[in-house]
Amino acid sequence: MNKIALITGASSGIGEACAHVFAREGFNLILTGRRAEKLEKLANALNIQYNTEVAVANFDIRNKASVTQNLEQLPEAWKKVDVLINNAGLSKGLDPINAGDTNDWDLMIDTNIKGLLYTSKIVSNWMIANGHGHIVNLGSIAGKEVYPNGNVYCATKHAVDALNKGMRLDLVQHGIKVSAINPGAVETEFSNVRFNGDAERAKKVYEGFTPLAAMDIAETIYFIVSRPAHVNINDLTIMPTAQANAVTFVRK
Ligand code: NDP
Ligand code: 8X3
Repeated sequence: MNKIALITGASSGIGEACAHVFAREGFNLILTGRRAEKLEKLANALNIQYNTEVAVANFDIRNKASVTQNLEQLPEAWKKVDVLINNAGLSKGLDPINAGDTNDWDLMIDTNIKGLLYTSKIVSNWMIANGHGHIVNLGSIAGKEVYPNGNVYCATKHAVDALNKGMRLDLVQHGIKVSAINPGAVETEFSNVRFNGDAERAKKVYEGFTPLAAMDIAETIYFIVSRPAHVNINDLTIMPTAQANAVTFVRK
């Protein structure tokens, strides 16, 4: 019987790349996100390429009732989740605290912290019932450092860092591994979302150096998950070679 990975935010970027890697490695997948069409297309492609069985659960992770309903209505066989990748997340805006848009703050806090919590509560209970599991949390260099105008996004990723430690403390007794991966700059839809679709501004973020690709992160997550049973990688920070910390880049 194939293992099962549940990937939140699988409709683009790192989540989509994880879907490809985990399908290639023989997992069946539960893919979540708001864009149903993208998820269905991905599910079909993985089914054709790898014979992967895929369950698509289409919901907004900010909506507690929707998260609960969509996950709990999955057939019992799909609740034998081996790996949860808490990936769905975003940044909105890059403004000093006095000028920030409070709607952007709500969006980031509700998605990056509360959505991750709603999902983790449900899936960790399934893992406890199954007697094993591995949760991988998408943190960020923004959860290790704070950079100018990053205020609330950095706060949400510092919260993910704290939750990564807290979950590990609470779940170790159940044989559940908890790991975080904290990337620097990865070229995905991330900056486009941060800058409200301003593609020119988004492109500038990655100019003059080679950023990480979503696949770099997906392969590293698979490395974390495929360690022997007695090994857990608690926390891993991964950067483009040209990036030394949150704000220091060598651009040519
Ligand atoms: P993308 O914008 O490419 O992907 C984000 C994913 O999150 C999409 O699949 C999106 O799906 C999903 N998502 C966002 N909001 C919601 C919501 N309300 N409900 C459900 N799903 C949602 O960005 P990345 O792949 O780069 O980001 C993935 C994770 O990696 C995030 O947590 C991000 O903070 C983190 N990260 C990214 C870095 C980068 O430089 N790119 C660096 C460090 C960390 P949909 O829109 O269909 O709902
Ligand atoms: C994404 C990386 O540096 O834009 O989490 O915060 S950064």
